[in-house]
Amino acid sequence: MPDGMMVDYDGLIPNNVGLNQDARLRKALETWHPGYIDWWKQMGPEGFQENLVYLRTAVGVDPKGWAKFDYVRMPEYKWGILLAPAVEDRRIGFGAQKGEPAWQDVPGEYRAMLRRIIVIQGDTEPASVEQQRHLGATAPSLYDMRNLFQVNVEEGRHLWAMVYLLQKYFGRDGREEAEDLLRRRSGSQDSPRMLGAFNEATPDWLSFYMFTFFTDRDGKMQLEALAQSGFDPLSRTCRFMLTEEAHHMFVGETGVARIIERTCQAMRAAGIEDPGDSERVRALGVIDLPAVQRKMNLHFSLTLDLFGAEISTNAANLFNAGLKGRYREDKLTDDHVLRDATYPVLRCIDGAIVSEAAPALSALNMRLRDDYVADCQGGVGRWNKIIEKAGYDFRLTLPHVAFNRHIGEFTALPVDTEGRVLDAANWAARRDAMLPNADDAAYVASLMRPVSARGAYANWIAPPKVGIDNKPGDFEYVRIEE
Ligand code: BYC
Ligand code: FE
Ligand code: FE
Repeated sequence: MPDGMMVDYDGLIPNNVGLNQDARLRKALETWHPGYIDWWKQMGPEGFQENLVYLRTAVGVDPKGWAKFDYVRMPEYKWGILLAPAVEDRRIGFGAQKGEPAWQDVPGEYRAMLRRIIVIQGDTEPASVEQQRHLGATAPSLYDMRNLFQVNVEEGRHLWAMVYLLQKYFGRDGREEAEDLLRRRSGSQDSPRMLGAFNEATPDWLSFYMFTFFTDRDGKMQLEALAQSGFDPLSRTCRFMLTEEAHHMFVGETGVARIIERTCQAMRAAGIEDPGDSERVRALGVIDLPAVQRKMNLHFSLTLDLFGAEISTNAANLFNAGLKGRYREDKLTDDHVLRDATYPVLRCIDGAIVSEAAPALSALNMRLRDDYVADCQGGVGRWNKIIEKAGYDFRLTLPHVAFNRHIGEFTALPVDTEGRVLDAANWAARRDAMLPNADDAAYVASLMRPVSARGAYANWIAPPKVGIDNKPGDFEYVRIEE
């Protein structure tokens, strides 16, 4: 077998990183482990720690390694440390040292930069588990509850993945950072999570699906960029994480799709011709499409903030150093150095949003964000197909990238979803039509009642087309009764 394919599945920590041969690392991880389990019990899925959940666990890093499904109590989930197989003679693919052999150890001059991106990545993973911890109590079905928990345990594993890198390659500082990752809390005043969107609440299941569609997709983009890294252990770690990320986005895309489908079906059955008639639609106990649009506007704009500022020397330095590439850098056909290249960037000049050529190196956050927006567009198109098929001319659209921003060029600029700069009074008057308002929150909250009978679904969401692991419709994905 090629290096990195053999998974040791017998010890406390399943791994393909030779943990048995590295006593120092094993000790660090085993020291960290109890704190992690405490964190999980305290901050993980509330009220379901003891239930048996039908989860998939990675037992290998090849495509077949994902085939293992079984009932497990979440605190006993086998969180492992898994790297994608090594690529023979891998080279640094971009930046000033392009073409040199990829680093197997931390390059001293880049140590601080590298540690920082690993810590930022690591911080988002437990944050999302914290944000979602109350949702089990209002799951619309056992199927959805199981998907939530699957996402949660995998985000837990993503934390392990970053902690492995910190403990293996960053000595004492790494161990301290690993402890801090368990100390910060989403939404806390004193020690919040590092990035804005990870301190927001996820109050209901529509938010959960939007989060997994939009914010986990930022995860995908950032992991793709880090998978290009010249620091090979980071690249291999991220490549394996990406195989898990695909399921998270599936949960988000199909979750929203099933809500839209159910709403359209209920409107048809009731003879409603205007999807904008929210009052009549809500009387049916389903979520009106304008409310879906507003939730989308919120989660899209919060997630755009995660790409950082449009013009960023941090991003340029990371690229020059060969640590963080562009989306699918290895498929791009330019010089991978970008010293003289430019890239169009949106700026706000004299109250108007205009495109300007900027040095491509400084514009890398903008570029990744553009790739992200294109990726989102695909899913939104599929949602619109459902509405179109039901015969309604309503369409969901991504808001303008300047809308509702808190980081970068458009911070706090009153821009509407079409990208028009408004005056403050006008913005205030239109706010509730563009972002989730108090009525939306109260209405959606009123729908959040748990449905836990086998094969049953809440009225506001359609059942999935197929079960997980090809299970039948009435499968008991989570064992609720004793
Ligand atoms: N919030 O030069 P800039 C995931 C700070 S999601 C707060 O533009 P840079 C997941 C910035 O730190 C993927 N602060 O920043 C999804 C900097 O501060 P300093 C997570 C922010 O570095 C769902 C200053 O502003 N992974 O995996 O180019 C569930 C100047 O900004 C924010 C990563 O993000 C913000 N949003 O870009 C579970 C990958 N944005 O240094 C998991 C690693 C910027 O002046 N991170 N600032 O004090 C990075 O590559 C970059 O650090 C960022 C920011 C893209 C985040
Ligand atoms: Fe993750
Ligand atoms: Fe994820």
